Amino acid sequence: MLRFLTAGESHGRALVVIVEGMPAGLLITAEDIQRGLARRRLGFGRGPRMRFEADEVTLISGIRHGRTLGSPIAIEIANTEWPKWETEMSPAPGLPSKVLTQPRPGHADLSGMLKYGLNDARDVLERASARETAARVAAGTLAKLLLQQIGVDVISHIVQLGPEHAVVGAMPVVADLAHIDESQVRCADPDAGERMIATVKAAAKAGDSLGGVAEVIAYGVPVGLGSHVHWDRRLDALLAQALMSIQAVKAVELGDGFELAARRGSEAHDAIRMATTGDADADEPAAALLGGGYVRDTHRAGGVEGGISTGSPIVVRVSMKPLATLNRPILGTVDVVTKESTVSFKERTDVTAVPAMGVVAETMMALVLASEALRKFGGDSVEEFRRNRQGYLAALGETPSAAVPPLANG
Ligand code: EPS
Repeated sequence: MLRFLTAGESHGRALVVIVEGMPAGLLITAEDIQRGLARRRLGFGRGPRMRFEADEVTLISGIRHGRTLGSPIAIEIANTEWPKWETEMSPAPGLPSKVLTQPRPGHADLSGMLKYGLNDARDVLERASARETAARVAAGTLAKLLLQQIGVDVISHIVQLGPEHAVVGAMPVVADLAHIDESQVRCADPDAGERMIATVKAAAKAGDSLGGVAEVIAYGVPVGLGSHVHWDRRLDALLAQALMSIQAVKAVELGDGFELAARRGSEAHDAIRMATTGDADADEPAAALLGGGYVRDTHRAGGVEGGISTGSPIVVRVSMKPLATLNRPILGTVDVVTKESTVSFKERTDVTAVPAMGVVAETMMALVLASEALRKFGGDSVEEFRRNRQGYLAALGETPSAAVPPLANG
Protein backbone atom coordinates (compact mmCIF):
# COMPACT_ATOMS: atom_id res chain seq x y z
CA MET A 1 0.00 0.00 0.00
CA LEU A 2 2.85 2.30 0.95
CA ARG A 3 6.21 1.34 -0.50
CA PHE A 4 9.62 2.85 -0.11
CA LEU A 5 13.02 2.14 -1.54
CA THR A 6 16.33 3.56 -0.32
CA ALA A 7 19.62 3.94 -2.20
CA GLY A 8 22.99 5.30 -1.20
CA GLU A 9 26.29 4.37 0.45
CA SER A 10 27.33 5.57 3.90
CA HIS A 11 30.18 7.70 2.51
CA GLY A 12 28.66 8.20 -0.93
CA ARG A 13 27.34 11.44 -2.37
CA ALA A 14 23.88 11.12 -0.82
CA LEU A 15 21.11 8.84 0.37
CA VAL A 16 17.92 8.79 -1.67
CA VAL A 17 14.48 7.49 -0.74
CA ILE A 18 11.42 7.09 -2.95
CA VAL A 19 8.05 6.77 -1.20
CA GLU A 20 5.11 5.59 -3.25
CA GLY A 21 1.44 5.38 -2.27
CA MET A 22 1.18 8.53 -0.15
CA PRO A 23 -2.23 10.20 -0.66
CA ALA A 24 -2.46 13.76 -1.99
CA GLY A 25 -2.88 16.73 0.32
CA LEU A 26 -0.54 15.89 3.20
CA LEU A 27 1.24 19.01 4.45
CA ILE A 28 5.00 18.48 4.57
CA THR A 29 8.15 20.60 4.47
CA ALA A 30 11.88 19.85 4.33
CA GLU A 31 12.04 21.17 7.91
CA ASP A 32 9.63 18.42 9.09
CA ILE A 33 12.06 15.86 7.68
CA GLN A 34 15.07 17.69 9.17
CA ARG A 35 13.39 17.50 12.59
CA GLY A 36 12.90 13.74 12.21
CA LEU A 37 16.52 13.32 11.16
CA ALA A 38 17.77 15.45 14.06
CA ARG A 39 16.03 13.06 16.49
CA ARG A 40 17.89 10.15 14.88
CA ARG A 41 21.20 11.83 15.65
CA LEU A 42 20.33 11.90 19.38
CA GLY A 43 22.02 9.73 21.93
CA PHE A 44 25.08 9.48 24.11
CA GLY A 45 27.69 7.11 22.69
CA ARG A 46 27.56 8.14 19.02
CA GLY A 47 30.82 8.73 17.19
CA PRO A 48 32.18 12.10 15.98
CA ARG A 49 30.31 11.86 12.68
CA MET A 50 26.99 12.64 14.37
CA ARG A 51 28.33 16.05 15.38
CA PHE A 52 29.26 17.16 11.89
CA GLU A 53 26.90 15.15 9.61
CA ALA A 54 24.26 17.75 8.74
CA ASP A 55 21.72 15.54 6.88
CA GLU A 56 21.01 18.12 4.16
CA VAL A 57 17.49 17.43 2.82
CA THR A 58 16.28 18.18 -0.73
CA LEU A 59 12.70 17.40 -1.75
CA ILE A 60 13.06 16.22 -5.33
CA SER A 61 9.54 15.22 -6.37
CA GLY A 62 5.97 14.48 -5.33
CA ILE A 63 5.54 17.63 -3.23
CA ARG A 64 4.36 21.02 -4.48
CA HIS A 65 3.83 24.17 -2.40
CA GLY A 66 4.16 22.15 0.82
CA ARG A 67 1.61 19.44 -0.09
CA THR A 68 1.95 15.91 -1.39
CA LEU A 69 0.60 15.37 -4.92
CA GLY A 70 -0.17 11.64 -4.70
CA SER A 71 2.79 10.95 -7.00
CA PRO A 72 6.04 9.22 -5.95
CA ILE A 73 7.98 11.32 -3.44
CA ALA A 74 11.75 11.40 -3.87
CA ILE A 75 13.94 12.81 -1.11
CA GLU A 76 17.71 13.27 -1.14
CA ILE A 77 19.83 13.48 2.00
CA ALA A 78 23.29 14.72 1.06
CA ASN A 79 26.30 13.36 2.95
CA THR A 80 28.22 16.43 4.04
CA GLU A 81 31.38 14.27 4.29
CA TRP A 82 31.27 13.57 0.53
CA PRO A 83 34.15 15.91 -0.42
CA LYS A 84 36.47 13.85 1.83
CA TRP A 85 35.33 10.58 0.24
CA GLU A 86 34.83 11.68 -3.34
CA THR A 87 37.97 9.91 -4.64
CA GLU A 88 37.67 6.74 -2.54
CA MET A 89 33.96 6.31 -3.39
CA SER A 90 34.05 7.62 -6.96
CA PRO A 91 31.73 5.81 -9.39
CA ALA A 92 34.27 6.42 -12.20
CA PRO A 93 36.56 3.50 -13.21
CA GLY A 94 39.62 3.27 -10.95
CA LEU A 95 41.04 1.57 -7.86
CA PRO A 96 40.60 2.23 -4.12
CA SER A 97 43.62 3.60 -2.25
CA LYS A 98 43.18 0.99 0.49
CA VAL A 99 41.52 -2.43 0.35
CA LEU A 100 39.88 -3.79 3.53
CA THR A 101 40.58 -7.53 3.62
CA GLN A 102 40.10 -8.31 7.34
CA PRO A 103 36.32 -8.61 7.87
CA ARG A 104 34.74 -7.66 11.20
CA PRO A 105 32.94 -10.52 12.95
CA GLY A 106 29.29 -9.61 13.41
CA HIS A 107 29.13 -7.25 10.42
CA ALA A 108 27.96 -8.08 6.89
CA ASP A 109 31.61 -7.86 5.69
CA LEU A 110 32.55 -11.53 5.22
CA SER A 111 29.18 -12.97 4.15
CA GLY A 112 28.69 -10.06 1.76
CA MET A 113 32.17 -10.43 0.23
CA LEU A 114 31.66 -14.16 -0.32
CA LYS A 115 28.13 -13.76 -1.67
CA TYR A 116 28.93 -10.91 -4.09
CA GLY A 117 32.44 -12.06 -5.04
CA LEU A 118 34.18 -8.97 -3.62
CA ASN A 119 37.63 -8.67 -2.01
CA ASP A 120 37.20 -5.26 -0.39
CA ALA A 121 34.94 -5.15 2.69
CA ARG A 122 34.19 -1.50 1.90
CA ASP A 123 32.13 -2.67 -1.09
CA VAL A 124 29.80 -4.33 1.45
CA LEU A 125 30.00 -2.16 4.56
CA GLU A 126 29.11 1.06 2.79
CA ARG A 127 25.59 -0.23 2.15
CA ALA A 128 25.28 -2.42 5.26
CA SER A 129 25.98 0.67 7.42
CA ALA A 130 23.20 2.03 9.61
CA ARG A 131 23.67 5.37 7.86
CA GLU A 132 20.92 4.00 5.57
CA THR A 133 18.43 4.50 8.39
CA ALA A 134 18.54 8.26 7.72
CA ALA A 135 16.67 7.56 4.47
CA ARG A 136 14.16 5.40 6.33
CA VAL A 137 13.54 8.18 8.85
CA ALA A 138 12.82 10.61 6.00
CA ALA A 139 10.19 8.17 4.67
CA GLY A 140 8.93 7.56 8.19
CA THR A 141 8.38 11.27 8.77
CA LEU A 142 5.81 11.18 5.96
CA ALA A 143 4.21 8.06 7.46
CA LYS A 144 4.03 9.68 10.91
CA LEU A 145 2.40 12.83 9.52
CA LEU A 146 -0.16 10.71 7.68
CA LEU A 147 -0.90 8.69 10.82
CA GLN A 148 -1.38 11.88 12.82
CA GLN A 149 -4.23 12.69 10.44
CA ILE A 150 -6.09 9.70 11.88
CA GLY A 151 -5.00 10.23 15.50
CA VAL A 152 -2.15 7.68 15.58
CA ASP A 153 1.16 8.56 17.27
CA VAL A 154 4.25 6.38 17.61
CA ILE A 155 6.78 6.94 20.40
CA SER A 156 9.78 5.05 21.76
CA HIS A 157 11.99 4.95 24.82
CA ILE A 158 15.08 2.99 25.80
CA VAL A 159 14.39 0.33 28.43
CA GLN A 160 17.83 -1.31 28.46
CA LEU A 161 21.34 -0.25 27.51
CA GLY A 162 24.04 -2.87 28.00
CA PRO A 163 23.31 -4.49 31.37
CA GLU A 164 21.37 -1.45 32.72
CA HIS A 165 17.56 -1.68 32.80
CA ALA A 166 15.08 1.17 33.19
CA VAL A 167 12.56 0.77 36.00
CA VAL A 168 9.42 1.04 33.93
CA GLY A 169 6.39 2.25 35.82
CA ALA A 170 3.48 3.52 33.77
CA MET A 171 3.89 3.17 30.01
CA PRO A 172 5.11 6.53 28.59
CA VAL A 173 2.48 8.48 26.64
CA VAL A 174 2.84 10.86 23.69
CA ALA A 175 3.22 13.89 25.97
CA ASP A 176 6.33 12.28 27.54
CA LEU A 177 8.26 12.11 24.26
CA ALA A 178 9.88 15.57 24.54
CA HIS A 179 11.14 14.68 28.01
CA ILE A 180 12.43 11.29 26.76
CA ASP A 181 14.28 12.99 23.88
CA GLU A 182 15.93 15.34 26.40
CA SER A 183 17.54 12.36 28.13
CA GLN A 184 20.97 11.69 26.61
CA VAL A 185 20.07 8.02 26.30
CA ARG A 186 16.33 8.56 25.57
CA CYS A 187 15.41 6.84 28.84
CA ALA A 188 12.25 7.82 30.74
CA ASP A 189 13.79 6.75 34.08
CA PRO A 190 16.44 9.38 35.04
CA ASP A 191 18.30 7.12 37.51
CA ALA A 192 18.63 4.33 34.97
CA GLY A 193 19.64 6.99 32.41
CA GLU A 194 22.59 8.01 34.62
CA ARG A 195 23.66 4.39 35.01
CA MET A 196 23.37 3.86 31.24
CA ILE A 197 25.61 6.87 30.55
CA ALA A 198 28.22 5.55 33.01
CA THR A 199 28.10 2.16 31.26
CA VAL A 200 28.64 3.78 27.85
CA LYS A 201 31.60 5.78 29.24
CA ALA A 202 33.16 2.59 30.63
CA ALA A 203 32.66 0.73 27.33
CA ALA A 204 34.16 3.67 25.40
CA LYS A 205 37.23 3.61 27.64
CA ALA A 206 37.64 -0.10 26.97
CA GLY A 207 37.25 0.46 23.20
CA ASP A 208 34.16 -1.75 23.30
CA SER A 209 30.54 -1.42 22.12
CA LEU A 210 27.08 -1.91 23.69
CA GLY A 211 23.60 -3.04 22.65
CA GLY A 212 20.22 -2.52 24.26
CA VAL A 213 16.44 -2.58 23.97
CA ALA A 214 13.95 0.05 22.79
CA GLU A 215 10.22 -0.13 23.51
CA VAL A 216 8.07 1.29 20.72
CA ILE A 217 4.43 2.17 21.39
CA ALA A 218 1.71 3.22 18.96
CA TYR A 219 -1.32 5.03 20.40
CA GLY A 220 -4.59 5.55 18.58
CA VAL A 221 -4.49 2.50 16.29
CA PRO A 222 -8.07 1.33 15.71
CA VAL A 223 -9.15 -2.30 15.85
CA GLY A 224 -8.84 -4.01 12.47
CA LEU A 225 -5.40 -3.29 10.97
CA GLY A 226 -3.73 -6.48 9.69
CA SER A 227 -5.59 -9.75 9.24
CA HIS A 228 -5.83 -13.33 10.47
CA VAL A 229 -6.55 -14.65 6.96
CA HIS A 230 -3.02 -15.08 5.62
CA TRP A 231 0.53 -15.24 6.98
CA ASP A 232 1.76 -12.18 5.16
CA ARG A 233 -1.13 -9.97 6.25
CA ARG A 234 -0.70 -10.48 10.00
CA LEU A 235 0.13 -7.14 11.61
CA ASP A 236 2.49 -8.66 14.20
CA ALA A 237 4.40 -10.47 11.45
CA LEU A 238 4.67 -7.28 9.38
CA LEU A 239 5.94 -5.35 12.39
CA ALA A 240 8.47 -8.06 13.25
CA GLN A 241 9.86 -8.09 9.70
CA ALA A 242 10.11 -4.31 9.52
CA LEU A 243 11.74 -3.95 12.94
CA MET A 244 14.08 -6.91 12.45
CA SER A 245 15.33 -5.26 9.25
CA ILE A 246 16.95 -2.45 11.26
CA GLN A 247 20.74 -2.90 11.23
CA ALA A 248 22.03 -4.89 14.28
CA VAL A 249 18.55 -5.81 15.56
CA LYS A 250 18.46 -9.43 16.73
CA ALA A 251 15.08 -9.82 18.48
CA VAL A 252 11.58 -8.34 18.41
CA GLU A 253 8.76 -9.14 20.83
CA LEU A 254 5.14 -8.02 21.00
CA GLY A 255 3.65 -7.24 24.39
CA ASP A 256 4.94 -9.64 27.04
CA GLY A 257 6.54 -11.72 24.25
CA PHE A 258 9.03 -14.26 25.57
CA GLU A 259 7.73 -13.98 29.15
CA LEU A 260 4.35 -15.33 28.03
CA ALA A 261 5.91 -18.75 27.46
CA ALA A 262 6.29 -19.31 31.21
CA ARG A 263 2.76 -18.23 32.18
CA ARG A 264 -0.49 -20.10 32.36
CA GLY A 265 -3.14 -19.15 29.84
CA SER A 266 -5.24 -17.58 32.59
CA GLU A 267 -2.43 -15.03 33.12
CA ALA A 268 -1.29 -14.57 29.55
CA HIS A 269 -4.20 -12.83 27.82
CA ASP A 270 -6.06 -9.53 28.00
CA ALA A 271 -9.60 -9.97 29.34
CA ILE A 272 -12.35 -8.17 27.39
CA ARG A 273 -14.93 -5.89 28.98
CA MET A 274 -17.41 -3.30 27.76
CA ALA A 275 -16.18 0.29 27.91
CA THR A 276 -17.77 2.55 30.51
CA THR A 277 -17.87 6.33 30.62
CA GLY A 278 -14.82 6.25 32.96
CA ASP A 279 -12.66 4.90 30.11
CA ALA A 280 -12.89 8.23 28.34
CA ASP A 281 -10.73 9.74 31.12
CA ALA A 282 -7.94 7.19 30.79
CA ASP A 283 -4.55 7.90 29.19
CA GLU A 284 -5.94 6.88 25.83
CA PRO A 285 -9.12 8.94 25.63
CA ALA A 286 -10.34 7.21 22.51
CA ALA A 287 -9.68 3.66 23.78
CA ALA A 288 -13.34 2.67 23.86
CA LEU A 289 -14.00 4.05 20.39
CA LEU A 290 -10.87 2.46 18.87
CA GLY A 291 -11.82 -0.98 20.17
CA GLY A 292 -15.40 -0.77 18.90
CA GLY A 293 -16.78 -0.28 22.41
CA TYR A 294 -14.68 -3.02 24.02
CA VAL A 295 -11.58 -2.39 26.13
CA ARG A 296 -8.71 -4.29 27.80
CA ASP A 297 -7.09 -3.36 31.09
CA THR A 298 -3.79 -5.16 30.33
CA HIS A 299 -1.47 -5.03 27.31
CA ARG A 300 0.00 -8.52 27.37
CA ALA A 301 -0.71 -9.16 23.68
CA GLY A 302 0.96 -5.90 22.67
CA GLY A 303 -2.25 -4.73 20.99
CA VAL A 304 -2.44 -7.49 18.37
CA GLU A 305 -4.55 -10.67 18.51
CA GLY A 306 -4.65 -13.16 15.65
CA GLY A 307 -2.61 -10.77 13.52
CA ILE A 308 -5.23 -7.98 13.91
CA SER A 309 -4.89 -4.77 15.95
CA THR A 310 -7.28 -4.77 18.92
CA GLY A 311 -7.64 -1.03 19.51
CA SER A 312 -5.22 -1.16 22.47
CA PRO A 313 -1.81 0.51 22.21
CA ILE A 314 0.63 -1.52 20.14
CA VAL A 315 3.71 -2.31 22.24
CA VAL A 316 6.86 -3.82 20.74
CA ARG A 317 10.34 -4.31 22.19
CA VAL A 318 13.32 -4.31 19.87
CA SER A 319 16.73 -5.68 20.88
CA MET A 320 19.94 -4.48 19.25
CA LYS A 321 23.23 -6.33 19.56
CA PRO A 322 26.43 -4.41 20.39
CA LEU A 323 27.87 -2.77 17.26
CA ALA A 324 30.25 -5.03 15.38
CA THR A 325 32.87 -2.33 14.88
CA LEU A 326 35.12 -2.03 17.92
CA ASN A 327 37.48 0.83 18.64
CA ARG A 328 39.91 -1.77 20.00
CA PRO A 329 39.55 -4.64 17.55
CA ILE A 330 40.26 -7.81 19.51
CA LEU A 331 37.94 -10.32 17.87
CA GLY A 332 39.75 -12.85 15.74
CA THR A 333 39.22 -12.88 11.99
CA VAL A 334 40.97 -14.08 8.85
CA ASP A 335 42.53 -11.98 6.09
CA VAL A 336 40.60 -13.01 2.98
CA VAL A 337 43.69 -12.64 0.74
CA THR A 338 46.48 -14.21 2.88
CA LYS A 339 44.08 -16.53 4.82
CA GLU A 340 46.14 -15.72 7.94
CA SER A 341 44.56 -15.24 11.35
CA THR A 342 44.44 -11.61 12.38
CA VAL A 343 42.15 -9.01 14.00
CA SER A 344 39.61 -7.00 12.02
CA PHE A 345 40.42 -3.65 10.44
CA LYS A 346 39.72 -0.51 12.47
CA GLU A 347 36.96 1.88 11.46
CA ARG A 348 35.72 5.02 13.17
CA THR A 349 32.59 3.93 15.08
CA ASP A 350 29.94 4.61 17.70
CA VAL A 351 30.07 2.99 21.17
CA THR A 352 26.32 2.47 20.98
CA ALA A 353 23.49 3.54 18.69
CA VAL A 354 20.64 2.21 20.83
CA PRO A 355 18.99 5.64 21.49
CA ALA A 356 18.94 6.29 17.72
CA MET A 357 17.68 2.78 17.03
CA GLY A 358 14.57 3.65 19.08
CA VAL A 359 13.85 6.54 16.69
CA VAL A 360 14.42 4.27 13.68
CA ALA A 361 12.10 1.66 15.24
CA GLU A 362 9.37 4.35 15.55
CA THR A 363 9.93 5.01 11.85
CA MET A 364 9.58 1.38 10.82
CA MET A 365 6.47 0.92 12.97
CA ALA A 366 4.94 4.10 11.50
CA LEU A 367 5.63 2.90 7.93
CA VAL A 368 3.92 -0.45 8.61
CA LEU A 369 0.93 1.13 10.36
CA ALA A 370 0.49 3.81 7.67
CA SER A 371 0.62 1.14 4.97
CA GLU A 372 -1.93 -1.06 6.74
CA ALA A 373 -4.18 1.92 7.52
CA LEU A 374 -4.13 2.77 3.80
CA ARG A 375 -5.02 -0.84 2.98
CA LYS A 376 -7.94 -0.73 5.42
CA PHE A 377 -9.30 2.74 4.70
CA GLY A 378 -7.97 3.55 1.22
CA GLY A 379 -8.17 7.06 -0.19
CA ASP A 380 -6.29 9.00 -2.85
CA SER A 381 -6.45 12.18 -0.79
CA VAL A 382 -5.83 12.66 2.91
CA GLU A 383 -9.43 13.91 3.24
CA GLU A 384 -10.82 10.72 1.71
CA PHE A 385 -8.56 8.61 3.95
CA ARG A 386 -9.81 10.46 7.05
CA ARG A 387 -13.47 10.23 5.99
CA ASN A 388 -13.20 6.50 5.38
CA ARG A 389 -11.66 5.92 8.79
CA GLN A 390 -14.38 8.00 10.47
CA GLY A 391 -17.09 6.03 8.67
CA TYR A 392 -15.51 2.76 9.80
CA LEU A 393 -15.31 3.86 13.44
CA ALA A 394 -18.91 5.09 13.37
CA ALA A 395 -20.08 1.73 11.98
CA LEU A 396 -18.07 -0.13 14.65
CA GLY A 397 -20.03 1.68 17.34
CA GLU A 398 -23.34 0.35 15.99
CA THR A 399 -24.29 -2.78 17.91
CA PRO A 400 -25.25 -5.69 15.62
CA SER A 401 -29.00 -6.28 16.10
CA ALA A 402 -28.66 -10.06 16.44
CA ALA A 403 -26.14 -12.80 15.78
CA VAL A 404 -28.06 -13.79 12.66
CA PRO A 405 -26.78 -12.86 9.19
CA PRO A 406 -29.16 -10.97 6.87
CA LEU A 407 -30.99 -13.17 4.36
CA ALA A 408 -30.14 -11.09 1.31
CA ASN A 409 -27.49 -8.59 0.23
CA GLY A 410 -28.13 -5.05 1.47
C1 EPS B 1 28.23 3.23 10.97
C2 EPS B 1 29.46 3.77 11.34
C3 EPS B 1 29.60 5.21 11.67
C4 EPS B 1 28.27 5.77 12.11
C5 EPS B 1 27.28 5.47 11.00
C6 EPS B 1 26.99 4.02 10.95
O1 EPS B 1 29.93 5.97 10.53
P1 EPS B 1 31.42 6.45 10.24
O2 EPS B 1 32.19 5.19 9.99
O3 EPS B 1 31.34 7.32 9.02
O4 EPS B 1 31.86 7.21 11.45
O5 EPS B 1 28.38 7.14 12.41
O6 EPS B 1 26.08 6.11 11.24
C7 EPS B 1 25.79 7.21 10.51
C8 EPS B 1 26.64 7.84 9.72
C9 EPS B 1 24.43 7.64 10.70
O7 EPS B 1 24.06 8.65 10.11
O8 EPS B 1 23.71 6.97 11.47
C10 EPS B 1 28.11 1.81 10.59
O9 EPS B 1 29.13 1.16 10.34
O10 EPS B 1 26.99 1.28 10.55
